Amino acid sequence: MELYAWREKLAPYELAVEELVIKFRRMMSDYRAAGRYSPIEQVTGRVKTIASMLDKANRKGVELEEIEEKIDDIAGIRIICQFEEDIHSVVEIIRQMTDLEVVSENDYISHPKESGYRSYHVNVLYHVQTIYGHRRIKAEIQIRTLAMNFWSIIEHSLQYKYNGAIPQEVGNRLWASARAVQRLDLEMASIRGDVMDSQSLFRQDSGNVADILNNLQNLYRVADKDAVLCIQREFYEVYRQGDKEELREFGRKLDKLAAEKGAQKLRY
Ligand code: 0O2
Repeated sequence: MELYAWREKLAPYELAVEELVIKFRRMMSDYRAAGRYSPIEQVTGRVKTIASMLDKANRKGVELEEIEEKIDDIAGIRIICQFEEDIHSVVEIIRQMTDLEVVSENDYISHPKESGYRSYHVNVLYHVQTIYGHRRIKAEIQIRTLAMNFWSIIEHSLQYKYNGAIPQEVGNRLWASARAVQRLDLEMASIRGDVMDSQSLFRQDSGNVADILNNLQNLYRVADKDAVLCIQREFYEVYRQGDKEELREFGRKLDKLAAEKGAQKLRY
């Protein structure tokens, strides 16, 4: 890699990261908009800093001109899931994507690293279109649970603090906490069904409140204003009482009324 031109060299990697982040975030919001559980909880991405790239090249004995060829995570995407089971769904989604090629996979969940690190890595070639033409960009997608991510961030900071030579005593503690994280993920897996049910109810209830507010706004444009203000007071009373079933019933009645008045089709 020509160091004097590193900004230009990294431009297509930035494009790949931006596009991939948008795509995965879009999947997350599409699942939610469809009222379905999203196996993706958070998505972040970054292009490796030039300092971190030089550091890694040095560590791995990679020559400057070999950096792009031999370092797979210049473009990095991190997908965080709530549950370990979701990781496999996300890996399957990636395998099915037609705008990238899966080159290799590293399963550090079934086979954790010596440090205790657990995560699933998928190395891909992602196609981008630049003003200089088509490029296939290497990217590493790391998929892990919230708990694995927490551990990994702490361990990464300690690696930095101790310059990669974590003292034995600290390493032992990290290893023990990695085991605790594994137990936590197992424990969470056993209550996954309950957690998903309650999240689904929460989504339905917030959707119900949003629908009620939409209906009120639309009715205000077509119906008698005093009558709408009266409905609004009634809604707030039901809302304050906190009975979710009564709120759902209120929503259904308001839906009917809005349909009768032709208020549901109104758009701003
Ligand atoms: P950064 O700063 O996160 O980008 P390696 O030779 O093991 O260093 P390789 O061969 O590129 O790396 O592949 P691997 O093992 O899949 O690791 C790539 C990335 O996974 C690392 O990038 C880290 O982000 C993460 N990772 C791997 N092992 C560990 C670990 O033990 N602890 C933590 N916290 N993260 C790990 P970088 O460039 O090392 O770091």
